[in-house]
Amino acid sequence: MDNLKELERTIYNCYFAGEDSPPEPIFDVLADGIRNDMDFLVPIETPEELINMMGDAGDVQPGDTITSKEDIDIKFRHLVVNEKGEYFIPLFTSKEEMSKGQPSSLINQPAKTLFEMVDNWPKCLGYMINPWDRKIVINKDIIHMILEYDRSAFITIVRGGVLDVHVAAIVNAANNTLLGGGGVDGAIHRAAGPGLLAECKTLGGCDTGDAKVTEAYNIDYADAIIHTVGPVYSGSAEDADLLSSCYLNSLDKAFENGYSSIAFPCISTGVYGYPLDEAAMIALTAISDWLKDHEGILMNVYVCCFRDEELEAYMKLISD
Ligand code: AR6
Repeated sequence: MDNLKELERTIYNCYFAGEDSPPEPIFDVLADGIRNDMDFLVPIETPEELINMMGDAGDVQPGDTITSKEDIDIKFRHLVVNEKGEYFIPLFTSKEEMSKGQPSSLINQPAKTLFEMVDNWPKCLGYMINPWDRKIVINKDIIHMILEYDRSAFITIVRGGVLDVHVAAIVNAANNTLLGGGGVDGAIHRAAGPGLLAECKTLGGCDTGDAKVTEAYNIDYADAIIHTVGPVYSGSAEDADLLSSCYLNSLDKAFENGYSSIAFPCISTGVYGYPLDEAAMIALTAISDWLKDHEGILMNVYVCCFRDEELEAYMKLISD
């Protein structure tokens, strides 16, 4: 799992979900990153010594990443924010993010070291991640909190479809043939392109309640699609078990494949006619149970409400 990619995804989703969006998914990924050697790209003032050492200053271009074994004094760039000279240190998740603004030389620095060092600089207010675009400011209080963070997996209810958020695994509410259809299934096949149908043809269909994984093809911000088949609502007791299995099996597949974020549609509640309130209760219970059984792992779950009624059903459930 690539922590930086996951961080970019959680930041994107936070902006997509708007001002009230919970920051926990970002904290989760940062806390996981400091335990798993995540490196940020940090812009530096190009050190004179390094340029002299290389003999020809023309070799160092703005935006170059410099690797040196020599002991040289490196100065991080500062984003000064007030007359007192207080500043944030910019950090980037990728060269692409850095190239959206002022060019600079970069070095790799472990997130853990950066977070632990911040108290050494009295005028430093914290870090600004990806300052040129969708920026996230983490001040010293947040940094202290993340260093001590007792990480727990998190469920975010989103107003939007599964194709609107950036996650490692998108869940498709498919049918037993896995050969496409209407609703979210049709939207996912359109977005992914013909490669998806070609792979689905090799899978031999899928039982109701089960889940199968494919690549994401033209959906380049996701790593995979997890296809699950919900029950056609009949009112029998078996419906609830099958719907619950869709969520549990999809989460199992995500975990087995090393995916740390997943977006669910409201399975079976469209064409398959499952009453929304009941389906929302089954979905939240299944996801929470699964997360409790997998304590300590990083899994950001997004429940996507494509229609207003879906969001209302979840909000009612949460407030009760
Ligand atoms: N984009 C994102 N989400 C959508 C879209 C869309 N374009 N359309 C619907 N949803 P449904 P089901 C949401 O009907 O009830 C297909 O034909 C919707 O708001 O897609 O499980 C399959 O091939 C709801 O949250 O799936 C099956 O035959 C969720 O997707 C059958 O429908 C599920 O609604 C499956 O029926």
